[in-house]
Amino acid sequence: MAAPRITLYHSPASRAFTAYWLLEELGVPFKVETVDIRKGEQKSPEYLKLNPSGKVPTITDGKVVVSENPAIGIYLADRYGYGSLAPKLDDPDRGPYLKWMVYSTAVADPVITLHAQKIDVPGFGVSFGAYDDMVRVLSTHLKGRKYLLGDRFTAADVVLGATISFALYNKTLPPEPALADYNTRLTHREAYHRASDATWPAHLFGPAGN
Ligand SMILES: N[C@@H](CCC(=O)N[C@@H](CS)C(=O)NCC(=O)O)C(=O)O
Repeated sequence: MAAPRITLYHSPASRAFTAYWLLEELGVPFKVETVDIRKGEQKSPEYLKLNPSGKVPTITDGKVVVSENPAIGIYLADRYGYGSLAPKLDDPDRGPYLKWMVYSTAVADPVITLHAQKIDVPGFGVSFGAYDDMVRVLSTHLKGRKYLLGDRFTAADVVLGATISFALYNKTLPPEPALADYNTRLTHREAYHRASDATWPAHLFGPAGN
């Protein structure tokens, strides 16, 4: 059997879970290279050639190298789940899909991370805005919706959903019913379980956000 084209560079118990989960949802073969961030392996000269930011995850697909979770999500879903996990270019869902993808690390992740460190920024003059605004935007949007785009599960639910899921688990997002119900739907997915079992060894780090 030919070696998989895709390699995922991941570290246990890290944001690389997101890319792992998406690969599981897509059902494409991939191999995993561990870059242990707790041992500083993300700063090795070899890894910095792939991702100069020295962060996980990174994927390679043949000669293509992609880092940053939303970019990995958009790339993989277009290439391996176009029309299923990724709305097509002429699909009206494509715009909101891209917006939630980008929102995941342009807004949600930095806002949650700063909030966890007890740094609350004002809503005005800061590109990602205030914590309360983000909570309101997400819980208002998800109220009455199964997934970010309605009834349809897409790669945006993996990329932003993973952030929401772990923030609820870490209690850095409040258990608003719309968020908690959404998270329950995500954590019941088989691919979510396969990814958390593989990347979040409970004996080392405690249970993942499920
Ligand atoms: N913006 C990046 C964030 C990735 C990230 O924060 N990765 C963390 C692990 S959760 C990391 O590699 N940390 C190691 C370090 O900062 O040295 C993405 O969306 O992929």
